[in-house]
Amino acid sequence: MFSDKEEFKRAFSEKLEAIQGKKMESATDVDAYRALGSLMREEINRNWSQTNKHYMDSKEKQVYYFSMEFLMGRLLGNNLLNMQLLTVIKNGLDELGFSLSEIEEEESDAGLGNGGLGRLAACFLDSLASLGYAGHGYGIRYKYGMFDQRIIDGYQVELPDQWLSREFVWEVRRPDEAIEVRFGGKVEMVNHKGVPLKCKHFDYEQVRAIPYDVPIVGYENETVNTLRLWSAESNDDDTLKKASHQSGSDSFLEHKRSLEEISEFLYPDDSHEEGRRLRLKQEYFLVSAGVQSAVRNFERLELPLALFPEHAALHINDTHPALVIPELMRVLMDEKGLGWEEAWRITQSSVSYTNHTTLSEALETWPVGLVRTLLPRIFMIINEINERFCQTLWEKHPGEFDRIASLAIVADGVVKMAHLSIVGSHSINGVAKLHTDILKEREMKIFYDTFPERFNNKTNGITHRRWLMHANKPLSRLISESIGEQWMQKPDYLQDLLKNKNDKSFLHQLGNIKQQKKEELAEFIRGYTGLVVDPSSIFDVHIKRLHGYKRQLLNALHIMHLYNELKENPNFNMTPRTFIFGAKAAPSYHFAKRVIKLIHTVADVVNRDPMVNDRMKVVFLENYSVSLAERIIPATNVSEQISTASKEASGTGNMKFMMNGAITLGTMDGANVEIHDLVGDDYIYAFGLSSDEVLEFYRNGSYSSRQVYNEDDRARHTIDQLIHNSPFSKGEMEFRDIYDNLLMYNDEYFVLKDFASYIDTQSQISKDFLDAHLWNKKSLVNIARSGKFSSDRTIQEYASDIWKIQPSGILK
Ligand code: DL6
Repeated sequence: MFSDKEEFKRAFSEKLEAIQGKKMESATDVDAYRALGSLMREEINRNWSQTNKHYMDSKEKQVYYFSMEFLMGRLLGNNLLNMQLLTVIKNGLDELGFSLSEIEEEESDAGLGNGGLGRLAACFLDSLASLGYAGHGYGIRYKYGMFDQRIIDGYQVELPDQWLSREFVWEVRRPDEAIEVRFGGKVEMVNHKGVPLKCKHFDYEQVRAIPYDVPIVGYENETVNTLRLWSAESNDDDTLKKASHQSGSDSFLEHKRSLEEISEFLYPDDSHEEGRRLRLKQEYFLVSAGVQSAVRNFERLELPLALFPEHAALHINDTHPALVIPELMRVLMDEKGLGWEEAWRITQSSVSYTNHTTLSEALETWPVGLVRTLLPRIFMIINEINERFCQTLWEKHPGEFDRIASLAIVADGVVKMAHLSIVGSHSINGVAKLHTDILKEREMKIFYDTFPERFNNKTNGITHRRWLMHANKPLSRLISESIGEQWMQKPDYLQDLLKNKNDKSFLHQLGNIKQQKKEELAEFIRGYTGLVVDPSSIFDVHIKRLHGYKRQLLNALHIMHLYNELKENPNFNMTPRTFIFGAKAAPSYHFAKRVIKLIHTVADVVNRDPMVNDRMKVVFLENYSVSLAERIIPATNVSEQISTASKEASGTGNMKFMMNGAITLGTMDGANVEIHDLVGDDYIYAFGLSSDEVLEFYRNGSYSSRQVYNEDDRARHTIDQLIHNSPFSKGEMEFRDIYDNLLMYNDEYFVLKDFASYIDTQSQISKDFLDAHLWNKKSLVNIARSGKFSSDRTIQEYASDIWKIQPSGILK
């Protein structure tokens, strides 16, 4: 694009003047962000149209990744990296008196997701484009993304995330590609001589789905794929007609608003499904717009519909977009005139499904009455799918009422979205080996027994471009100096680093880079919170959504325990530590919010107490986001992955930390198991119950937290401080609810059971950290073994096993 920085500087100043009407001297960082974005888009657009043309001409199979969440973060730095423009532009801007990192701060984080599932979708898009696969995202352009978290007196307060109040320079609105989505109304079968011919849908409400396309730039190739985010707008003529039937002068505006609110808010909940009508509307809105648009793209190829599955794969990211199945059936039958069997063959061969959780509260179901009134035609189709499915089961297992009832899609007055997803897909995958085994052997056993060939594992991954090359440039440089640059294209080459396992000088350099990143983070923490932390202390980090099973409570109790040790014995030998938390709690999740309050209370006590605060500090970084994670992860020594075994489907933070040389302190859960398999016992700190033990306790009900309390002095002493007068509970009974959760309600997540083993493992970490050579070696082995967790590997597996696609020919 720019052969040198002089060329860039010229183009940049022309652009500044052309779009912002400013000369360089008076331009602000916002002006610079807009000018830079606009310049880059020109280049991106050329490759984008080329890519699309190539896909059309070659009639390449397209993957559509349907997801209610895309947690993209900022795109500027990542796009510069992928376009190989980083150095030229950074140097050019420096000479013009701008700082690239400050310009990057002008971009809002596109936080259109809650956590793991949404961030995984973003990593997948990066890998699809970087490997040259024709794969695109379909999502919703929420006006307000993941809420803005403020902490006031230790309590979480949620504010709307106004991410669009700053210009999002990457999107292109495409009203010419709009789609009509219908809700409500009545359906009638039009019969001819008693044979149902066609379905007539009338009196429905129409919403226009307007696509905003975001280019997804591949790494060092010319591929630019598309993230298509749909925004709801009212069709004003239709709305006016509807409103004229209602009384009241505001009815037009009210009606318009009620339609447009569909794309207003991201549901801030990653596990508890709230049975809300608006959420179901959002799901159908995404699905209907996406399916119609995928079918329209296919029709542009002018091929018979029977070939749809050879040219399109529709992937559903968890069950939220499961209505893809009946919606594709509807389009194929009602709009394209296909019969049931052919439509079903096409649907099933095109759709595949990923399960991301076994938490029962996250398994979506919708009341029959709601689906029937909101989506009458879709409900008819779901019913028909269910009846046909139950009929085949009956033929296979005559008389087995219980088996059939437990497999049914519509039962007990609800539509079970996981059942619909399994029955309507040709592939169902879990996201880590352990998780897939749990699905097959327990949670979905009955389906696995019915369709064993459909189940498979695809262990998650993360894009090493954002999480290592972009977030940790000094480490990337050191790696390349040692083993060359091949790892950037093929991260498996990271294992060549193992040759440095005993190289003192290399390990020393590795330690220095970690130290540099810790100093940068310490500086950031000082500006962000006012707290001064010691960059030579262990940076022990727990960043993720706040949830009972993720056990931030276990971490907080350990800090209380250490505090007690220091107070009781001032000579207690403790390696200094900085405990860093970042976590948002779902606004309606009371317990999670109480844990946030506890962490703040503990932080307050520890940080203010001069007797201990030279050896420990507790930091809570509010409003945790992708951009914050990019600062924190490279600076981390200890990566807290301490979920109750069997509960964390995979985890992806664990992979980002590993790739940046942090050592995992974890239970044998999710992908921690695979990290352990790769590095071996000496390079991970594993502790706690195994998933089999946890599941067995759940099954036989023999766990008693009261017994642990009675037998373990350390646990008893610590949790008593939640309610008795103590530094942590000034008012009587301050944390009674947390205490009750652990004792009266028998500690659902085995916090007390794992307490002793967690403390002992932490104390081993304290000792090991003092040996810098040993620690750096652990760090090196983790980096070297992390190549497997690049999402490039994951996407290659999806591509070959599920979607059956090849990289496109446009790779440079
Ligand atoms: O697969 C991505 C990610 C996993 O790494 C996490 O372990 C899992 O908790 C998360 N699930 C969700 C919410 N699930 N639903 N529905 O984010 O998925």
